[in-house]
Amino acid sequence: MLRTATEEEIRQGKVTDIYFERTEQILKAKKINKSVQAEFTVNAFPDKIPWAVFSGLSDVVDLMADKPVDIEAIPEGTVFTPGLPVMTISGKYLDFGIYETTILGLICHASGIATQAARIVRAAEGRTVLSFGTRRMHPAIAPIIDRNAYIGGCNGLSTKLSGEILQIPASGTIPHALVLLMGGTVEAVKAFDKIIEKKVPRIALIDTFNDEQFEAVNVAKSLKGKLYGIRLDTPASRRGNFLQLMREVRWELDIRGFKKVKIFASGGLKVDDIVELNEVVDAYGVGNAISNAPVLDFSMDIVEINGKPVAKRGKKSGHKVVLKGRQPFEYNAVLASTKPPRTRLVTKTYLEKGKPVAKLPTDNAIRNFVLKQISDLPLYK
Ligand code: PCP
Repeated sequence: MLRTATEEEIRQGKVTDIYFERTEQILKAKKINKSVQAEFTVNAFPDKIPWAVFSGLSDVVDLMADKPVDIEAIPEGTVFTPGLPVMTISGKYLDFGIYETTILGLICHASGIATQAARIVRAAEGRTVLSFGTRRMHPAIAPIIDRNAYIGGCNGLSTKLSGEILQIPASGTIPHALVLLMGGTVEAVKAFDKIIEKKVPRIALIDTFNDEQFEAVNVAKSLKGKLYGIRLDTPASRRGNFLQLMREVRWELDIRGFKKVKIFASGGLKVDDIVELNEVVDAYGVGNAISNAPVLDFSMDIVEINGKPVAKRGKKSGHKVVLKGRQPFEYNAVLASTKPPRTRLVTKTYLEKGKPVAKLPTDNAIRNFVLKQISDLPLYK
């Protein structure tokens, strides 16, 4: 048996820190069940990055639907800055307090992955980025990793189940295993071309046995016009100057008439590598840097009890909503009671007494929203 929480256990509130269960026990014994508003904020992003992508809202709405609570939030996929109240839950404390651990887990993890995917996609400046990183994490969460990589802007993902769930065809090239088992790069590529359905692009992995510069030409010649691309996943011990290596590969392909053959790069790539490699690379496969993204450290804090503003030290009390500022990506949190102009309101209501009152956008719509926002952001490392 794999030691993962089942969906049923998560929905039952069993993935909770025990002190919330004890809090519930005490409040029930004392017959205290106050109306509460709780706010979700993150005060600083990992590695001091200036922006992040809010994700996980649809899972929170799904989890809390049919519970007597209201949920307000900024839209999923919003590129936001630290300190903003991205989501609030209101209702009787005993109706949702036990879910604090689970709700935080949903948004911290999802937003962390979507943010790193968006940073990498922004750094790639329009080049293809594929999510290759489910092998780095527990398999039970593979679809969550790929969903957030996708809405963060990745063009595709490598894992079969994620593809089925997200209804995006899984993408891939050729693994080293096939080259080793077929006894050579050209042999593997030819077998791939013969056996695999024609609609799958022929992308040869060229770093298994020989120098990439010569192997690229070998596979291009053997597949003639059918080779879509080559992938370099050169091991670190052989990499030397990866950019220079790929420049040589590009040169040798070009002077032999294989200008259309695309260059894919993979293996331990991070934002800085991508900025450097853009000169010659057409597409990236990124694993660890996306799937092992640092989480966003959201916290859930009570900001109102029975309609009265109250908060712990270091937090601003009161029910707030988020407004658009004058500049792009400038947001302000104001008290909801100030009745701010609807035209500037970013916060939306998603659940009222557990009933959905706003349609959640599709993953594709969220991804397009993220891509539109990040295209306006300055490139940074
Ligand atoms: C790729 C690369 C990394 C994997 C994908 C994810 O594997 O070698 O190990 O990238 P990451 O380094 O960014 O996490 P393949 O070259 O397909 O590996 P294999 O040796 O299994 O064929």
